[in-house]
Amino acid sequence: MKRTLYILCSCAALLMLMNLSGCKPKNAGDATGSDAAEKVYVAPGKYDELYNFVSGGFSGQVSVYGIPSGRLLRVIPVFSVDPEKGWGFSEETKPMLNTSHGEIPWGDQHHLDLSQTNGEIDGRWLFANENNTPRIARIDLKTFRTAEIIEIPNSAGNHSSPFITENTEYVVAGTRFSVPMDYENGDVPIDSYKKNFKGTLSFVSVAPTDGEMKIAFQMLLPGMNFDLSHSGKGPSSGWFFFSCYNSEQAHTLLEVNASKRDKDYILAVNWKKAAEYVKQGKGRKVKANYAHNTYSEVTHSATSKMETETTLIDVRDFPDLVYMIPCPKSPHGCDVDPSGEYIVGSGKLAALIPVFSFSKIQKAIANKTYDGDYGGIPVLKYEAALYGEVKKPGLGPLHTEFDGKGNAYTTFFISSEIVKWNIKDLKVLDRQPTYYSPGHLTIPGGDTKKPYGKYLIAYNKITKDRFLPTGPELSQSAQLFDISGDKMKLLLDYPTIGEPHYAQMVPAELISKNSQKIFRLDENKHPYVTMGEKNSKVVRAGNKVHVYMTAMRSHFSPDNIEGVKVGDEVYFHVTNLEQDWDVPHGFGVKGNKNAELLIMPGETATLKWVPEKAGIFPIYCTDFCSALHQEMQGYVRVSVKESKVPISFSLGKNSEAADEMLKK
Ligand code: K7E
Ligand code: CUA
Repeated sequence: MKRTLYILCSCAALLMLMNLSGCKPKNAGDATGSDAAEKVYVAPGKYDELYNFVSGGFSGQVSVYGIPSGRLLRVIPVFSVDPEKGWGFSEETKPMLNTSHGEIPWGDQHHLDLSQTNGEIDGRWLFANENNTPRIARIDLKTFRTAEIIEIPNSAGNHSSPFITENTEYVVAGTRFSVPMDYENGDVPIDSYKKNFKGTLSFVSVAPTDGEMKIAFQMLLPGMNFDLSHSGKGPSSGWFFFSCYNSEQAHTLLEVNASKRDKDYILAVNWKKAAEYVKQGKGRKVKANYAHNTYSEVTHSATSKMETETTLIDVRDFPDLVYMIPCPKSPHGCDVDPSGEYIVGSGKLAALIPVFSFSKIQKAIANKTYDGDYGGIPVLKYEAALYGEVKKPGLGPLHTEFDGKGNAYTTFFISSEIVKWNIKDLKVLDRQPTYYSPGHLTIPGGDTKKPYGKYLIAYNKITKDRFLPTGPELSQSAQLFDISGDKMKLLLDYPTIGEPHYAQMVPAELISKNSQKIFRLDENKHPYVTMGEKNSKVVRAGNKVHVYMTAMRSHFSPDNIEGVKVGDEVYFHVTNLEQDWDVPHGFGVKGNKNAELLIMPGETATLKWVPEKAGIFPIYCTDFCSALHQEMQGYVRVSVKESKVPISFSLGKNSEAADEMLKK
C-alpha cells in the first residue's frame, strides 16, 4: 500500500511537470544569429532547396513547405474534405473518404513517411496515417494528390503508422487503443479490458511498381497502447520496433493508471519471419470489413471497394516473432539510427534516454536472456539489450532524428529544448531552447540510412507570445535550425497548418524533376469526358440530368441550359480542355449545397446539384484564369416539377434583341 502511494505521488509530481507544458527557456527571443536572415532568404523567382511535408494533425491534411524560406507551397487534402479543391465534394473524389462506417469528412493525421529504396528516399510516394478511423493514405508525388486510402480493421487509433521498411515492402499500422477484435462481439463490459481487449500490428504491403497497398497480415497482441515505430535498416533490416505504453492495461484515468510501472516496452518484431509464415499458409483468416479506395489518373475517378478478410498471426502461437524490451517510462518516440544498430526509446516521463543495441538484442534472444514474459511474449533483460543511457539530457524526451554524422537530436517537451548528443559516447553536445514544447522534429532524410543533415525543424505544440495574438488560439509554430556546425542555430519561426506531428524533408530535386504539369486530354478515360466543345451536350435520364461540359479560356460549353426541373439530380461533368501548366478552371453553381470544382488541365470532374426551387441559377468559373475570367459564366433555368420545358442547351446563341444591340 505504502509503495503504491509512493509511486502515485512520484507520478503526480511528474504529471504536474508534464502539465507545465513548457517551462519558458532562458534567453528567449534573442537566440538567432545575425546571419539568419541571409540563410533563409530565397530571392523572388528562386526555388527553395528542400520540400518539407508536414502532417496536419486534426486538420486531416498534409501541407508542403519550401525550406529554408518556410513558404507554404501547397495543402494536400487527404483525410478531410477540402472545398477549396472539391476534395470529398466532387463525385470522383467522394469514394476516397469511404470507410466501413460510411463516408467520413474528417481525419486526424499524425505521421508521414516518404517511400524508400535501399533505405534512401526515392521521391515516389508519401504515406500518411489517420489516427481516428484507422487508415493509411498513399500520396503520389508526381501529382501531389492522394492516390489511395486503405482502412485498417481490428484497430482503433492508428498511431504507430505509416512507417515503412527499407525498400517500402511494408507500411505499418499499430493500434493506439486496444479494443475487442472486429470479428468478436464487442458489446462487453469496459472493465473486461484484460480479457477482451487486444492490440494489433498491421503490415500493409506496397506493390513495388504502382504502390498499391494490401493488408498482408496483422499480428495479434495483448491489449495495451502502441505508440510509435520505426523500421530496422542495414543489420536490423527485417525487424521493426514499436514503442508501447499502458502495459498496466488500464482502461480509465490513464494519466495516472498507465504511469505506474517503472518501465513499459519497445517491441522488436521480426517481420521477415512473420511474412515467411504467412507465405507458408500459417496464420488464421478472419472476417473483416474495411474500405480500400483508389484514385485513377486515367479515369480521373476513385473507386471504393469493401474488403472482407485479413490474415491474423497470434504471436502466442509463434514464439520467435516478437520480443519485448523494457523501456523507461511511458515511451513515445522509437527511432533507429542510420547505421541500423541503435534504437532510441524516448520515455515521456523518463529523465534519461535509453539507447538499445541491435546486436545485443540478437545475442539476448539467442541466449534467452529473459526477464519472464508479458502475455506470453518473452521480455529481454533491460541490461542485456541496452547499449547505454544518455544521462540527464533534459525533461520529457519525445522524438529523435539523426544527421548522418554520428549525432542524434532529441526534442524535450517539458524543458522546451532540442538536445544534440553523440550516438557512440552518449554525451550531450549542445542544447538549444525551442518556443515552446516541441513534439516531433525532422531532418532531411533523418529517419533513413542517408540523412542530408544541414537543417532541423522543430514542431512546437505551444506558441504563446511568438506571433501577433489572433484571439484565443495561435497557429502552431515551426522553428528552423541550421545544424551544419557544432552548435545548432535558430534561423526562422513560421506558422503551420493544423497541428503538425511528424514531418519529412527531402532535397527538392528528388521530387521536382518528376512533377507532372498536366493530364493529357487524349489519355482521359473518364466515362463522362467531353472531347472538344462540339461534343458538349445535356442528356436527361429519368430525373437525372447529365451535363457534358467543357471549360477553356474563357467560356463553358454549353453556357445556357434549360429544361432542368426542381428535384432533378444534375451532374455537371466538366472537362478542362486546356493543355497548359497551371491553368485549372473552377466551377460553382448558386445555391448548391456542395463545393466548387477545381479542374486540372486535361481532367474531368463532376459536381452534383439538386435544385430546390425554380428560377435562374448562374454558373461561373471560380479560378481567375484569364483576362476574361469574369466573362466565364452561364445560366441554368430551373422549372417547376410539372413543367414541360424540354432540355435545351447552347453556347453563343444570343437572343435577337441582344444581336440587334451588338450590330449598333
Ligand atoms: Cu504528436 Cu507522433 Cu501523434 Cu509525438 S505524436 S508529438
Ligand atoms: Cu476559367 Cu476563370
